[in-house]
Amino acid sequence: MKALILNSGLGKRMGTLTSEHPKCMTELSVGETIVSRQLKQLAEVGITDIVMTTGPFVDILEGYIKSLGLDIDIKFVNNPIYDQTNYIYSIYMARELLKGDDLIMMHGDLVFENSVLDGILAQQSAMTVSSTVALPEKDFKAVIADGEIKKVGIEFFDDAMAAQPLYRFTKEDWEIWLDSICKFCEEGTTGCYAENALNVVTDKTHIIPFDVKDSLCGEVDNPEDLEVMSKRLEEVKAKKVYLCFSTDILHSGHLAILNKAARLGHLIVGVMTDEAVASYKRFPLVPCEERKAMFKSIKGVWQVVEQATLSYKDIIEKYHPDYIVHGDNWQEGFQKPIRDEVVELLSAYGGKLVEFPYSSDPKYKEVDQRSRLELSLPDNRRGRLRKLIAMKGLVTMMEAHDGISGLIVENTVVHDETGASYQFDGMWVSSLCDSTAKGKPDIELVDMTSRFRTIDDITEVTTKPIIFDGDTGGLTEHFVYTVRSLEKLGVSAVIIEDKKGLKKNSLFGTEVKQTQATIEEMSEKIAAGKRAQKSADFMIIARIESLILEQGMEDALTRAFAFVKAGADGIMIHSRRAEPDEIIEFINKFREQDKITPIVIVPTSFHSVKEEEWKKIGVNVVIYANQLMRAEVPAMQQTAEEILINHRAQEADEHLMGFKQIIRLIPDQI
Ligand code: SPV
Ligand code: MG
Repeated sequence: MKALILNSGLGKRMGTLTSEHPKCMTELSVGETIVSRQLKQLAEVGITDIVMTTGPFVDILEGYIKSLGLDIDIKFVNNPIYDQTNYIYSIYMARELLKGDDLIMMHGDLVFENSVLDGILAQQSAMTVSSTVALPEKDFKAVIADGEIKKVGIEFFDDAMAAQPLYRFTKEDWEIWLDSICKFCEEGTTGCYAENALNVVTDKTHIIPFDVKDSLCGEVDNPEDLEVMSKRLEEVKAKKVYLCFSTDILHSGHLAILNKAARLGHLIVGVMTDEAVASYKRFPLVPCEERKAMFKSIKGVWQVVEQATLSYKDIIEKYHPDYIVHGDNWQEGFQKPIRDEVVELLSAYGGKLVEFPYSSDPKYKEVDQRSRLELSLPDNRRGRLRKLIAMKGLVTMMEAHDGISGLIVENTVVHDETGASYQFDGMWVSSLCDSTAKGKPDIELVDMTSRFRTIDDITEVTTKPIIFDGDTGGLTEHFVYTVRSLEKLGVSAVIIEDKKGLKKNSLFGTEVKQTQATIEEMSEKIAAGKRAQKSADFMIIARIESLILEQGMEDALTRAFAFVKAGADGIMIHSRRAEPDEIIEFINKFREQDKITPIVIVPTSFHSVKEEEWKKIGVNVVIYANQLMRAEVPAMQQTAEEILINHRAQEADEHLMGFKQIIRLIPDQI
């Protein structure tokens, strides 16, 4: 796109201000003239091919523009008879330089804010008008019919809007007008406005009115205008612009949007907290504090603040930004309610939402894939459970027993009506479900090698932290090896229960014979495991079976404190009652004495309590221990029965995932 700036006028109404240089060199603020501002604005949006018509003080103007040192390609066309002709003739003189491209055209005394330029550039052919400015007596007005501009001039009042000489044209529309300008001049009509030549060809053009409302866009005709403009410009520059980021890797797309946003005023960058990022995307590779520092160092960023929720409500109430900038990708999908809320909150005080086209460049997807790879590496994955507990207070883990259930835990994200997002924080590799998946009973029959294979299958396709159900931990001499192996695999924690001998699933309770280990035996195993551990972040969590085995609350609490003393990094308390009372009593009593050791629960039978309630009383990890397996088994059984009874698959197919979907479920590349 080219730009045409018309500077051949005399600027007589400026008085002494134009006695030594052309009007466009008048200062708006210290060091900023009308023309330097226009040229910088154009260069910032990438328009560097500029034609400028000149009249008086041509040498002074050319010298001044050169001295600005801007990276632009500017061609000057002097109209030597500027005092006898209007700018229609200057355009005619420049005609050969103005062909073959889209064009942005402006008068050399026009001052406008960046959002006006961005807005008009996003149109096809358009002229700036304002629906909030009263019709001027002597200045341009545009007559509008059927949504298009039909006439521009100072003499039209009916069906007209106040108009400013800032145009953007497609090559086609511009060349229609330019032809008409040439015709006028060749017939000797050089004293009228160029718009007179437009008005006779608007049946062929499609120029829409671009309503800038009360944004700054006006000419400087006299010293009074100059004072008003300078003042308004100061206000424009002090506008607050808010742009939120959740990214931890900056790429050129982010920098482009930062630059665009910074042009609208003082740019406040909101950095989403780790928790907010993890709620809808993935765990951030770079913590919030470092991401804040990264944005602080970027040119054009005025202030960096934290955004703790996906909703912008708190930010809008605190900072009252004049603009909120966002990609246009939130007009649909789960972010729509968040956008709707932003629009409503901004409209209450006249703030504006500016949306830039969202870039879905495949290279940005690659960046995300690289981040996922990083997150999946054992050393990065292992410590994340501790980080999540510290960050969120309460984390939720869902059972996974193979690659596909791992993927479901990894990728399932839901959104509520406010746009808030929820996903599981990690995976529980349950002994019950791992054994069941292999068609074996949950009695420590599936050996460690086989259980590690399950972990491998899951870690290969996921990134989230894993808690491993270590059953009794086996012999202490074996357990120390298990700890090392789990650390190497990138597992975050192992939970071992204080039982010995033939282990049966806890949910059998006292129906079957199960023997509890003594406090000493269990403490020794925990301590040996902690000594064997190589990494700092791995956790050994002690599971207490006293309530399951009806040994009473006191026994459970005594064991809990003893196991913490022995080095346990967390306590899992289990119950098989439908009511949560005994678990709640345990937690309250434990928390009276120990406020920090993480508490883990497995609410399989006592499933009525919501996560927020658990969080309030001091639980840190909620494990959904078997629900995916319990969903899978009956679905498979029903399908098998349906096919057998019908002697075909048609009936079963109705409630199955389509085979076209299943073959595409897992992408070729992760
Ligand atoms: C498991 O999931 O294997 C557990 C929890 O150990 S429970 O089945 O409740 O004992
Ligand atoms: Mg188990």
